[in-house]
Amino acid sequence: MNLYRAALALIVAPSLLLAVSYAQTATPPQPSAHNAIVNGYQSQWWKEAVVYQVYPRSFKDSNGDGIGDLPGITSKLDYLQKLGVKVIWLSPHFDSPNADNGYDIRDYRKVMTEFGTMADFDALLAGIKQRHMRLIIDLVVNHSSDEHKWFVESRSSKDSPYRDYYIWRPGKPNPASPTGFDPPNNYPSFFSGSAWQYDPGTKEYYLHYFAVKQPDLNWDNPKVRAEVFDLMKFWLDKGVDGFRMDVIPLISKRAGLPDLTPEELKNVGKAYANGPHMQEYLQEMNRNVMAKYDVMTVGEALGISLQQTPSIVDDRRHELNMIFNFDAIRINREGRQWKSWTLPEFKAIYAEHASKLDVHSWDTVFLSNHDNPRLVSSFGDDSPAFRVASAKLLATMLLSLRGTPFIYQGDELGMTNYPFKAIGDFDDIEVKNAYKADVLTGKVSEQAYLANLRHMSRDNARTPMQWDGSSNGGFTTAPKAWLAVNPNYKEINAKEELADPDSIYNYYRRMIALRDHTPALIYGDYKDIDPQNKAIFPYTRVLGQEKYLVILNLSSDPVSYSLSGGLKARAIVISNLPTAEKDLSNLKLRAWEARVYKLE
Ligand code: TEU
Ligand code: CA
Repeated sequence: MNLYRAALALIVAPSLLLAVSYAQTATPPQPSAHNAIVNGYQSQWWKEAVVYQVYPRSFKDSNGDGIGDLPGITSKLDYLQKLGVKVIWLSPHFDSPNADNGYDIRDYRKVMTEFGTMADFDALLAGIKQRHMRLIIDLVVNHSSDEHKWFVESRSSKDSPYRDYYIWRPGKPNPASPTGFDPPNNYPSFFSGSAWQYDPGTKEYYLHYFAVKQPDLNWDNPKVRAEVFDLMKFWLDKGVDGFRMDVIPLISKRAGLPDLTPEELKNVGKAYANGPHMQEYLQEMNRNVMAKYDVMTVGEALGISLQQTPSIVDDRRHELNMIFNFDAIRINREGRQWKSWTLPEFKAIYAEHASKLDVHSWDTVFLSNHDNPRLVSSFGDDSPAFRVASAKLLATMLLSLRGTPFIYQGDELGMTNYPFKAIGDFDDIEVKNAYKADVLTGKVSEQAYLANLRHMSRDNARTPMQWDGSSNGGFTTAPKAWLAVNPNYKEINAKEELADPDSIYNYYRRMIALRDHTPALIYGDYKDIDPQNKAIFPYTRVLGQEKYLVILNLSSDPVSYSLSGGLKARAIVISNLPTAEKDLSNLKLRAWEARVYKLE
């Protein structure tokens, strides 16, 4: 039993005992002594876990109304446990009028009616704990719904005690404009149009970086911060294990809210992020909440650069455990426009991460979520010839790069983008608003707009899970799902995948198990050994004497490849295509072939 196993046993045994012993109460913070230092890293459960994101509206419908719900997720926990994931990230399940599918919360302590009851939530949490998994939920507190009682109060009068819970400003007088005013400044919304909405009731504007029904909370108001800390503790006291924090770098606004410069308007996310008090508020949150629980936090860091990342995740700063950087997942877009990219550009991002994030700054690994198109369609090849091989290659990459991996629901089945035909096929507010702003105003042709959406739209990721070949892919017994199921569900579905030992699902299972049992793939040093190669992505993960080589052919063509550097393969530990080749100086890599070698 090697050192690490001994260390692990020392760590796991007590927490397993703990897991078994406690039902649904908060987990006190584990004394850091417990957490062995491995290759300079403080070992943590949230560094070793693989996370699975569930988008509840599209996961599983249990009551035949065509909308996914919490009992539907509970009914599929064995499927997730079998996959080997240890943490479930649940996208928003809170009471919401769904202007932005739950990312507009009306009541932070109530379950969305369509998703079920608090008892359903408690049953889901219990089911997850019984299977030795953990649950993190979505914290959406940069903004709330405009139907939240705080905002209803806030807009009722300028003297309301809740007025300062949001960001109100008088407009600039302009007799020519319908309201008689222009917005306070030139801030744009991420969902098209101005980020300011005029409210005739009090003749002032309120700020909304996203939709009109998503007014931004005023974090400079200590009452607002206290409200947020309290609602976080409400869920942690129920036994929830942490948070994914929605657009958290945007919470601190610039003093005086000056206009953005033309340069800043080119990257609004960057301009809105990292405001003057962001760090201070995250440290305050950590002191008041996270420090009191054994939790995992991951920030969705729109507008934060890799250089800025350590200032949020360095474990000596006591802010967040990790963040989502959007550099890799957005390599294929300029703004909302789809663009091509090269493998050297892509590989350079991970080399940067390796050089900029040291043993105190843990990373995340993800290439899909509910805001981006499907993984195999964007980064693989979803044609019948290569969908399976490329989906398995992407699994190999996501689960062997350095950082906590995040799998988005359906990627373990190789689900693809949807063949959208018309604007009516879309549900997403971002699509509908931009259609009005860009197509109906003639800036963009409908055809070009739809063509781009087929590549880029968030709705590609939001089509219902494909569980089997029955109607609506077994997602619902209702005649119609809230969003159409991808017509390829007869070929691509969980039932087929579970039955086929060589399926994408079972390949994810094996790759997750390999990562669980190979400390080098978690804490090992990362090194790209052929950064300029246009088709092959070879990198090593080394932890002491434990050395692994991952070699990926990210092209639809076979490649004869000779690895320089005199590395010697001891064994193949996993590959997505059968092979026995061990001479690293003479490799015949088929299209989308992926191999992991244990090195001498
Ligand atoms: O997303 C923020 C974000 O990055 C996206 O809005 C992105 O800019 C855009 O969709 C690109 O297409 C978070 C949530 O993940 C998203 O679902 C919400 O719509 C948004 O915040 C507002 O809460
Ligand atoms: Ca339902």
